[in-house]
Amino acid sequence: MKAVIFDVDGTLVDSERDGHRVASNLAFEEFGLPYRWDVGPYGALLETTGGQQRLHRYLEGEGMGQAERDELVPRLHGRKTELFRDLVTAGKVGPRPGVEALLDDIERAGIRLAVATTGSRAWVEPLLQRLFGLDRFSPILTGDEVAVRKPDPGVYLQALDELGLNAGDVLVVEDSANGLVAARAAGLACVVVVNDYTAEHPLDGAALVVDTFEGLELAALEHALSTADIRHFPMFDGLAPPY
Ligand code: XBP
Ligand code: MG
Repeated sequence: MKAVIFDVDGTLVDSERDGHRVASNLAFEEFGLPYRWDVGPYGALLETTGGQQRLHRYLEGEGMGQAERDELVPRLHGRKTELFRDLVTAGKVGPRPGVEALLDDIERAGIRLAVATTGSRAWVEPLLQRLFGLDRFSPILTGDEVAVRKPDPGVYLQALDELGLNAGDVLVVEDSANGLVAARAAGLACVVVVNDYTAEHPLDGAALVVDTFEGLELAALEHALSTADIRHFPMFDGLAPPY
């Protein structure tokens, strides 16, 4: 194993319930909009990756027309991103328990670290800098760099290309079905560390599924990579995984 590519939201950080969801509600309130995303229903909204795409899908479901959404969503999402960054700065978004120790073990073994997220670079960089140190990860690829977000494999194909490694030497660590499908479609083995929002996701094809980073040893990642059957991973078929 020569590199591990980490997803961000839900993986390196437990950032959805008390982060992106809260920032979205604060933005709705500032814009005088009646919408609020409660903890439970937000899980279903996460099926759509990308905050802007998620807002479009939700507001369309609330009956808002395309033209109004095209005008509103970039402004609303921009403010939400600032509010999320403020939550990060205020220490409201932390690393998932156990992930820092694993990052240290991976680096001590001379294995490279990279990031591939659907989230926006505007908050990804300050978050990585504050919680982990930015320089540890290369490349850092975000939703801004790809034409299509997960479950499309684009971000993982680009990360693999920039790493300059063979797929068989690289492991992905994700939290969700969308992330797993993206990694598999890029021909990469993928370990899934589920969280409260993703514990019931369909995760067949994962090289390993655990529910915490605590006690997850580097040896377990290396074993998962060596035993993963990446020959039969289906290419991305354009459809989101069944939920
Ligand atoms: C999760 C996402 C992101 C975040 C919100 O990304 O789908 O869209 O929910 O961030 P990942 P933005 O799990 O791939 O890290 O609003 O900036 O998109
Ligand atoms: Mg994720």
